Amino acid sequence: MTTLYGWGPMFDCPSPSPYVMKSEIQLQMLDIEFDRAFADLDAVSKHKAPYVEDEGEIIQDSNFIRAHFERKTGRSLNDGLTPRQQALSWALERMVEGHLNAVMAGERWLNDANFEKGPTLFFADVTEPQRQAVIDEIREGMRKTRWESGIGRHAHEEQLQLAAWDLAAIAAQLGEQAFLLGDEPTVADASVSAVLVSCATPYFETPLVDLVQSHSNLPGYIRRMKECYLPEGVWPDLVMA
Ligand SMILES: N[C@@H](CCC(=O)N[C@@H](CS)C(=O)NCC(=O)O)C(=O)O
Repeated sequence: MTTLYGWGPMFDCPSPSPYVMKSEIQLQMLDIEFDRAFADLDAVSKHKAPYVEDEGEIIQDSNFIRAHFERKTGRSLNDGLTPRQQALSWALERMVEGHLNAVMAGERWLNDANFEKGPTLFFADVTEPQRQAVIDEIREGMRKTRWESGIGRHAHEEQLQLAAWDLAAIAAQLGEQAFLLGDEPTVADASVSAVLVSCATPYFETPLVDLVQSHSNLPGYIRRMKECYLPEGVWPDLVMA
């Protein structure tokens, strides 16, 4: 039995986490049958989602989840791709999980209005009066991490510029094609579409939404990937305290 642990639909997105969406897509690309369950970050050593339980074994991190099932099935998500396509796929994945994801997360977690209608829900289980202190500590920790990694040293406008450059690169690679490498979805589509879906949700007030929309080929691409791999109603309903 295989279970993907993460979070289902929130914020008008199939998941609040692009990494959970990426694993969800990649497991389907590898024809793995799996259940979905809510992540308990305290239950795993890396304290992050996604993680998978596969026949009693816990695998953490979307990259290692992919590798585990590639080993197990004897298939690779690189099958059928030329070495240059494989390199491009990896580079696109690393790109979206760099600046673009970091900017998207900052828009949700560090913009007060967005935080209040979005990520604050993750703290619904924390009882008052500790709740606000926990939230403040986590947001402060995030600011510190972002400063140390460098992204937090850029002005908001500069961060958006970095995101815009990533989006332009994705739109140029996609061009008139249905998917990043042609008519069929491939491994790069898993990670790229997951981050794009996250940037494009109108649930949050962020210039990222318009930046995505400014590329005429991206909305249709997002729609196609959602239709193929991110159906509604597959996650258990989220019950908040
Ligand atoms: N490199 C990891 C990143 C996973 C990740 O950052 N997950 C976030 C959700 S998008 C998380 O679990 N954050 C909880 C935390 O940092 O406490 C992967 O590819 O799976």
